[in-house]
Formats: sequence, structure tokens, C-alpha cells
Amino acid sequence: MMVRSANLNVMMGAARKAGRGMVRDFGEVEKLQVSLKGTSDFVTSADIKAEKVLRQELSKARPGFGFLLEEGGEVAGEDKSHRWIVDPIDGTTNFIHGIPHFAVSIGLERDGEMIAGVVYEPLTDSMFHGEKGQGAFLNDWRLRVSARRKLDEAVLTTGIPHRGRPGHAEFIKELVAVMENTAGVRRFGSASLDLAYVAAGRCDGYWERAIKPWDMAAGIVLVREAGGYVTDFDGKADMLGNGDVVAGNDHLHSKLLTLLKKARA
Ligand code: LIP
Repeated sequence: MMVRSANLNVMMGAARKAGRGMVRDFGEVEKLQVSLKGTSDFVTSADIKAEKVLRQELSKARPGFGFLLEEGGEVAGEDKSHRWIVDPIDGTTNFIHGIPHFAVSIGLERDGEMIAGVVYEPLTDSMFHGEKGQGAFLNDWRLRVSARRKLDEAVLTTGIPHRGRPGHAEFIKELVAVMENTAGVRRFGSASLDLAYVAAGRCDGYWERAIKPWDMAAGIVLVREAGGYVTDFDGKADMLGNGDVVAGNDHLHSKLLTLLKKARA
């Protein structure tokens, strides 16, 4: 039986509400594509609008909790142990280009530990959600990471660092190592959905460096609750601190870590 806490219901409600505006705005972006001018300004305002809705909904339900927001930064709350970690549109570049792959990501942290996560894809009404000790779900279906054991059968996702991001040369080394040893690599453009896909067993692993806490906070809970592993590149749990993430099913996570380490040596 699925047990959903009041917190999780609040998170899901907020994501749905922000998602409704986002679907309308995405429709506008698709039209704007024709004229090209002003798309990024429009998307920035869509991002800010969605964040405002999320902040309103979450603080209405839990007035004391703090926030870490992609646009608004750190907002201290009276309750020092709880913090929402929020990315209103994860996959902004996709959104700008009219590519239908982006999500609302909301994580809940308690005393430095991620305890609940929601990754909501508004275009398909896909609600990935999970809570510590309660499992991970896509809508009502329980999620389980894939059972593949061999790297040569694995499909992985990653993020390619772009202009202004560090680590281009290291990324190429890692990619070569992974390409040579696996069945395929995908770059979808939304870290939170990459993690949700690992949780759902669609992909067998994921790695990316130098991303932000709001890109990964919710997805971390999903992968763990689906029976997978998420660490930084040293196998430690400081992903939110250093921005580096390696996720995988229980068989492949350590193999992926070893492969990536060798690639950088
Ligand atoms: C994006 C990620 C994406 C990553 C980008 C960026 P945003 O988040 O989810 O997969 O590779 O570098 O951080 O900016 O769309 O919220």
C-alpha cells in the first residue's frame, strides 16, 4: 500500500499548480519559435512565474520551512530543520527550444538529509514521487531500478557541460570510456528527469558534474527509494555540496564509478 505523507501531498499539489501555467507558456514558446526574438526573456519570466507559484503554495502549507530556489536563492525559515529545494523548470534549454522534455523539481530536506522528492513532467502529467522509507512511484506505479548487471548492456544518461561550465576536457575522457563499454549514452537535458529515469529503470545509470542542488535534490530520493545508489564521484554522499552525481542501479553504480575514475586517471 502506498503511504503518502502530508508533505508529499503538498509538494505534488504545488507541482501540479505550477505545471498548469508552464504548459500554457510552453505552448507560447512553440509559437514564438517562429519569430525567435525574445524567447529567452519569455522563458525567464515563465521560470520566475512558476517559482512564485511554488513558493506561495509551499509556504502556505508549511509557513516555517526555508527554501533554496533556483531563481530566488536561499530563503531562511523559522523552522531551521526543514528546507524546500526547488527548480521550477529543470530543462530550461529544452523549454526555450520548444523541446518537450522538462520538469518541476521539488525536494524536501530535513536536517541536511533529503527525505522527499517530486519530479513532475507537466506535459505528460507524469508525477514521479518518493519519500524516505516509503518507496518511489510514477503516478501510482511503484518504481524499481533496472536489473541489468552488465555494463555492456547498460544505457546511461549524462549532461554535457556547455559554454561557461567547467570540465569540458574531463567530460570527453569520461564519455569515451563510457561509450566504449556500454550499450549507449543519452543526453536528455534535465537532470531531475535523468534521475527519475534511473529510478524507473528506463536507464541503468547517470552521471554529471557541476550541477546545482535544485537539479538533483528530488531525484536523489527517487533513485534511493527505487533501490538504486546515488553518490558523488568519490562514492560519498556529498552530491549537494560538490555538484557531482553518479547514479545507478545496485549492480552498476560501483562499476560506473570505477570506469569514470579510470577515465580521469
Ligand atoms: C539543467 C540540467 C541539465 C544540465 C544543465 C542544467 P536547468 O538545469 O538539469 O540536465 O545538464 O547543465 O543544469 O538550468 O534547466 O534548471
